[in-house]
Amino acid sequence: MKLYDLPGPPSPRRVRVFLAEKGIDIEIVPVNIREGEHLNDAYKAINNRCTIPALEMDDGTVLTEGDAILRYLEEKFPEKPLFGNTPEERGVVNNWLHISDVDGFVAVAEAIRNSNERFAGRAITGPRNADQIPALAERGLARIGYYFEDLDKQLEGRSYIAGDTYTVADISALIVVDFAKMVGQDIPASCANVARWHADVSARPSAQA
Ligand SMILES: N[C@@H](CCC(=O)N[C@@H](CS)C(=O)NCC(=O)O)C(=O)O
Repeated sequence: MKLYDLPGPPSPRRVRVFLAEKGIDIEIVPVNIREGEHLNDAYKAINNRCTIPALEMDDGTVLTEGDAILRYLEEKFPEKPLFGNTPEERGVVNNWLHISDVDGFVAVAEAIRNSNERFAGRAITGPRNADQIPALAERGLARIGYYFEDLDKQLEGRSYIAGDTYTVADISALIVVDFAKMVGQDIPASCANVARWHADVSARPSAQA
């Protein structure tokens, strides 16, 4: 098994934190997206979606989506479950994985990729180029605010997103909250639950991954 990866960007970091929580050590193959290595023919032959992370199974099959990679790793390494311990916890975990991906991650990605000159002509990931749409950046910033509000409500009276247990839903939300800093969006002063939770999950050694 091999993980195509780079320390720093949020999507690969989510897998790295997950691996660190599980204590799993797998082969890492660096792909320097900052230097455009993900758009080279050699990497396209591995992952034609030109993104990281990508996970190559022992039979050569490649998973290109972080969500699928995490679920595959959970099944391969079931010790220390991170998708919840009961049907109820798993329900909440899956619910919040979706919210953090669609309302959180996509909102930050829209904000950064449609405003930062580094992404001029590359407003969406993948093999096809796309122009920036400044209005999407503006809407992305507003959506980040809504995400913080919703996360704060979910964390009211709970240690972690799904209750008393730290899960992959916390990992995904941590990644979104830290990613939002790249567009100048810190945890709003009104979101005390998020601030308390963020300090807690950031103190785990896995957060350094
Ligand atoms: N759907 C993928 C998205 C992965 C993704 O967006 N990765 C970014 C790094 S965070 C990337 O590879 N960017 C390449 C680019 O900017 O062209 C996932 O969930 O893992």
